[in-house]
Amino acid sequence: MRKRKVGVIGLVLVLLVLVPGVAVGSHPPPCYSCALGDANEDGVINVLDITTTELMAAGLRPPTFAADVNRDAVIDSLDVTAVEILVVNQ
Ligand SMILES: [Ca+2]
Ligand SMILES: [Ca+2]
Repeated sequence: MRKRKVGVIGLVLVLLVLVPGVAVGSHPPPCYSCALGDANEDGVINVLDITTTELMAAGLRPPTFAADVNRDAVIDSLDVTAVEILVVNQ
């Protein structure tokens, strides 16, 4: 039984090393040069960023540095509103 457990753990470790994107901590680096409000980091601020920020606020998408418009380290409805204002004022 112990041998089997060690084998499974070894297989998982090998997969984490060999399969890109599976390893813990393999997230892309944050985009510090992206404009505030460019939540999806595609270089433009538009309605897609509103939707992206809403998904982040709901915990359905990993947060990005640019989505935290008010820089309080939390993505929430205040950031959604801020992105909406940015989009409307373009
Ligand atoms: Ca964008
Ligand atoms: Ca925020």
